[in-house]
Amino acid sequence: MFTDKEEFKQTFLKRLEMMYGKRFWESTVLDQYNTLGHMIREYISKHWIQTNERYRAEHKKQVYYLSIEFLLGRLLGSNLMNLGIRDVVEQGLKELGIELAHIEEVEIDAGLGNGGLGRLAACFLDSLASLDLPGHGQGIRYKHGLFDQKIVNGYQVELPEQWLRHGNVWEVKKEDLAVEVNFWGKVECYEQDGRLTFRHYDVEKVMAVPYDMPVIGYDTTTVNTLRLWSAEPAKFPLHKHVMQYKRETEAISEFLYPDDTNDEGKILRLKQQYFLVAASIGSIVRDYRQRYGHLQHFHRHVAIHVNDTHPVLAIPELMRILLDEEGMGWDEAWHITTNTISYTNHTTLSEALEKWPIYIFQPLLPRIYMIVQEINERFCRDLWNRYPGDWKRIEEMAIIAHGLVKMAHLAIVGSYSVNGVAKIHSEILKHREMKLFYEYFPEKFNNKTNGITHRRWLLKANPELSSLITEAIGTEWIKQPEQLIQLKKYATDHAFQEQLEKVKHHHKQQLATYIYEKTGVAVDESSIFDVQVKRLHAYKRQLLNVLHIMHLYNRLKEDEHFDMYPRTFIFGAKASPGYHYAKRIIKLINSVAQKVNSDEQINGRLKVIFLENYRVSLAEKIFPAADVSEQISTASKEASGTGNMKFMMNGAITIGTLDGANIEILERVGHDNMFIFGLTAEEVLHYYANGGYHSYEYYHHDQRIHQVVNQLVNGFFPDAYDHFEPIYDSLLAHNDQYFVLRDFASYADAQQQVGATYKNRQKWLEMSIVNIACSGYFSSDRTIEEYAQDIWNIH
Ligand code: 26V
Repeated sequence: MFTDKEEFKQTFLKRLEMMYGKRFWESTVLDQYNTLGHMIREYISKHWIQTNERYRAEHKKQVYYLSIEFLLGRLLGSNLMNLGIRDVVEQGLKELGIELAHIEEVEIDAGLGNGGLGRLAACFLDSLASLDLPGHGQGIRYKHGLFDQKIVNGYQVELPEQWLRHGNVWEVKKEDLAVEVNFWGKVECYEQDGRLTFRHYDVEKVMAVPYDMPVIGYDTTTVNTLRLWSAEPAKFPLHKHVMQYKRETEAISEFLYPDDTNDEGKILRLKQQYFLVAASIGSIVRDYRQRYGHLQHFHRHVAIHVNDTHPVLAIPELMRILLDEEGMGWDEAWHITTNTISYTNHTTLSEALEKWPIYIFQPLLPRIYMIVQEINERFCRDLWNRYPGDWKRIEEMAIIAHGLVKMAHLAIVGSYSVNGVAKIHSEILKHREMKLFYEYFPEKFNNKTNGITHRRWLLKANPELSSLITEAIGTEWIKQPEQLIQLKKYATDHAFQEQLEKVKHHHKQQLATYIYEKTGVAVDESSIFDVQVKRLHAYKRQLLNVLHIMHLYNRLKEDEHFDMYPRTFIFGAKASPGYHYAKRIIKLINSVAQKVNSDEQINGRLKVIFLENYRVSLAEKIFPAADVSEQISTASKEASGTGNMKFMMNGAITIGTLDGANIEILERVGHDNMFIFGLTAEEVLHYYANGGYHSYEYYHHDQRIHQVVNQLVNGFFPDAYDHFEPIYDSLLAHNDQYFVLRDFASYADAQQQVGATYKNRQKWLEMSIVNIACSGYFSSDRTIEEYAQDIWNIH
């Protein structure tokens, strides 16, 4: 139905009438979207079934990627593209008088994630399917994804997100495959046939109901599965009041990251984590038993990957099944578990490392807690044998200590592979954060530098650039992204440069239109589009960017002849709702924008834009239009970053620190094609080890810094009164933990270089081409091939 345009049109019209009981001319864009979605589902269903049958028949080892986040974004466009039917559909619809692009715009993003970690999971699914690898995702079907952000008077306001309000054409509910999950209750221990047996009773049961979504590979018949679990009340609740039980149960899959500042919130988050794990492993094991009977060779046929520590309860849960349900002994169960589970660490920030208080953990998951205790005791005993008398080391490495369960420690002890997400991050894990564990388990540690799917982030987001690339080097790069390196020979080709400039300009015009529609601000399309889009966090230093903008503004005000290439600074960022400091930074960006954009004296040479509700679909509009990519985290803090890769692939030039994957970008493009500034990770860590640095000195000795920091509190922003005092304090009273003032001068110099270089159009375009050419390495296809080979052993 998609090979022939006429046939497509006929089927589409017929299907629309059947589904909605109306004529085409009466239909809404949403009706049309859903009709297309259903047609695609039907079209791929055969391949979905065949993929599963093939995996079964060939006894293929399967990998399950467990993640609390999947930031999928929109699916219509990428599914059409991956199926290779986009053109037929687009043409057919056009003849019916409909723009496919309009239909795509009504799809609400599946925003079941926060940022890099969740988007990485989505890119990995795309690569797994596109490489014909047997890998599936398991997550939670949150009723509300990450909040919708509105900016009101410059402040962030959060609204509940409602991605399911029109239903979800991409999912299939599988009620018959529901899994029971047990919370609370008591554990009884007794002897049966000479072995200790455990019974968990008086439990509160929750039904985990799976919704399966097809994951369609590019130009292949492989269709893998993303299984998202929804919490429903069990049939016959025992004790509680029925309504209260229903509310509490449904709350489990209601929101992504419920507020966990109080105990009630903490319980809910831990419930979510166990819910995901128990449902996923329950269904994996059930499936496995049907196929193989017993679980003795489980680890040979199944790999379970835990994305950060959120799903780490997979370790004690698998142990529970092997011990209590299969009746295995501890050693056999431990052998199977530790050869099944692998773990990725995504941050070294200590405040982000998960630790659960025992008083929350034990009552909610009593049997699981007992197993964690046993794992801990055995581990501490091994440590004692290896380091007799070294109490300090054992205390530091213990899984349970000082009333807390340390999830990262459990992850390392209970898995066979621990990886960081960029070279420098993996090195910091080995030699600093997880040093003691690296000494004990050196063989477990490895690096897998992150990647992004070039299909969504280049082929789909930037079809114009994709065509240009294909005209130059052919189509091989689409299947083998490292072939992009062939573009290097066009770096100084004037004709190619000119074409690239046209493509970039086209996207800048489109983004300018979007900006005008959303904010009412007209931006100069020939100015430099300088972009920082990512979660708002102190370590990512949006503050450094905005202080520098304030400095530029001051210069322009003081000196009419100040020579500066016109710039449009564009921001997009959500701050976590309880993170008050981050929200003040958002307000600061908006206050600066207000001031700068309305100042006629500036005459449009400087504009500042904050785009609200940054999300995957907006990102797809932004990356192709960017000239400059801001990757300015305090060195050592950004584990990898993946936005940096998306910008590079779309020809933006990075201004960045030697942090995360920026270092590996530099290794490929060289200093001529990137603007590097600031302290190195080593310098930062050295400062930390010696009590920090004296930010006051930089404030006193650098006039530029003095001026902008004072402007935070001296009435320069009349609409915000004392709102920026905590920012001022963070820089001076609290000694500037993220080295914003320390790196200011170096950043300002690098920015000046950016402006000067941009004036030389040929040089800039050459740099841009080199960046695109070198971006192939950062395809998630390369990353997934490494995981498949080195960690999962799947084929
Ligand atoms: C979470 C939190 C929550 C509490 C406040 C502080 C804080 C700081 C960081 C985080 C991040 C948690 C894990 C995470 O999302 N890491 C990101 O993973 C990406 C994919 O590997 C990677 O590119 C980013 O550098 C990394 O920050």
